[in-house]
Amino acid sequence: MIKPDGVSRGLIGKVISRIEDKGLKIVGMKMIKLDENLAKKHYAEHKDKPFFESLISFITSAPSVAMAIEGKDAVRILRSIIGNTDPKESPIGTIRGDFGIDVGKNIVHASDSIESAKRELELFFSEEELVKYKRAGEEWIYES
Ligand code: IDP
Ligand code: MG
Repeated sequence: MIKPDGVSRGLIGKVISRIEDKGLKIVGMKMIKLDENLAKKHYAEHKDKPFFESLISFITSAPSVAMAIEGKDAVRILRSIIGNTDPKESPIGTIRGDFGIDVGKNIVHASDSIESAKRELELFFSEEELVKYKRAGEEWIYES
């Protein structure tokens, strides 16, 4: 997901390019301004953290772009494309390392496990909103 800072800074295209350039496939996408209810469900694991209220207020402050992304090892690869939670500690070459400075404005979200990906996808997409198609050149990305 491209968070409100990424959308508001005009970084949608750059973020999506990195995902596409890697060879991953976008199978669902929508611009959505999270309401408080959805934001609290999405970040439920952090409800007792000191930054929770500011996180909810930030994530509901402007639109985000939610994406469902498919590919071999997609969860692990996306986490490496986005980088560390704190952009200051994130290597150059990662989205957060290249575009961010403060942890509360780190541009993107990505699920950290298959389980959280399933849970989060269900929060943002219905079955009908996810599509199946073949990307051109997949035979030049995957060995088989
Ligand atoms: P992640 O986004 O890399 O998975 P999490 O630990 O799941 O990181 O935290 C969720 C989000 O909460 C972070 O992306 C960041 O925006 C925010 N956050 C995490 N730790 C802090 C903090 O110490 N201060 C302010 N915001 C934080
Ligand atoms: Mg997380």
